[in-house]
Amino acid sequence: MFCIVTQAQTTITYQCILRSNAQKDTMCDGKVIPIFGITSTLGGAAKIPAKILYCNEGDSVILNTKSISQNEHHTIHLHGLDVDTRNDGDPSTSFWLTHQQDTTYSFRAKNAGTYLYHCHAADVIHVQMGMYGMIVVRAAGAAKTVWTGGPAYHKDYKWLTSEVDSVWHYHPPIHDTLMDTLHISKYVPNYFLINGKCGAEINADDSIQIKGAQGEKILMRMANIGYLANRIIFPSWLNAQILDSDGRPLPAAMVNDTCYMMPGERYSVLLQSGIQAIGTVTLDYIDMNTNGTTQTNLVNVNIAGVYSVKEIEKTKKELSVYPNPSNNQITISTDLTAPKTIEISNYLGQKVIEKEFVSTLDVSLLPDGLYIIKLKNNSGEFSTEKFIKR
Ligand SMILES: [Cu+2]
Repeated sequence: MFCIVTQAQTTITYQCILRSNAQKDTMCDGKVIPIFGITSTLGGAAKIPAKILYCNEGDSVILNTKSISQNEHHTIHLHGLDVDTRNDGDPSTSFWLTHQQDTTYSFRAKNAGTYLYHCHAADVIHVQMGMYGMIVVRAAGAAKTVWTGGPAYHKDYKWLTSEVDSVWHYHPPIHDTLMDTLHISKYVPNYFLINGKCGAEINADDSIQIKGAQGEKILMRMANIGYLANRIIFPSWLNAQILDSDGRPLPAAMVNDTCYMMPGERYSVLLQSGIQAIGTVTLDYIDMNTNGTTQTNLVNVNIAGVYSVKEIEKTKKELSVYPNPSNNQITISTDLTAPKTIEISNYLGQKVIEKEFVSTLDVSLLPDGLYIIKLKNNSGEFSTEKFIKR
């Protein structure tokens, strides 16, 4: 004897309007740049990025899609999701939408995780112009677990990183649709975004800066749709664990303060602090040709627990290194009580020096570059600072 269990299937429908005429976005310095974009209504104004699309594992998702772009063709590519060729949005193997054309794209959300959607027509330009957003597939039934049956979390943050080269926006690269070729100037981004925000906007945005309580499990859903690599360095007291990559659980959680995220990649990182503390997450935007850091955004973290902000201020330990840059000997000054060990890591996160604390240290043998120095004591407190060997 057997029985068949049928599960009620949920279908979620989103409206996606593909835009490229007369759309503008205001950058953090007040400059207004021309953009393309994806809006949820015909009359809505596009912004970078497009809005997050949410669904639960097991849901069917339909994107009712219409182009109202007069001069540009568009598609929607469902980045990382398992779709057939018809729904893949690659114009060379399926189709693109011309002005006033509409279609539906659909997918079944088989695996919880973080995904992307973006236009795939002349995508180097159209993504740069803002035609992208994040897709969040929650665990089945919207359970607060990283995947169905996976590790639990209390709250989550979504960070979508990218950049803007405003020259490309004022003078868009020429797309020859007949030959499907592009004539592009060198990419020199001048805005470095998290969720479309830059500069002082980042730490004024409660969807970006991390606020929590001691013991609270905070899930970071992170995706990079820029053309630079990202290096995200969490304070060690957040005990960062990388749990999934590109919408699939890792075989085992990686305990690592540093997460590298290449263009198109997505990661879930679980944070949990055992102490009340404030600090910053370092988000570097790295030029993949030179390996140099083009820009760094520092995002505030405040794990407040039951303490008042004033008391937390006192637990933040200062560290300074001088001279900085340095070519032979550095002097370290800190208000960390009884520093015990000193660690120096290079920009790849590899430890190059680990020893008992000393207040002066010879760094003449280190190759030139950016280093992170970290002091720890026996009470679990620490402090970090960057220095340059030159
Ligand atoms: Cu497009």
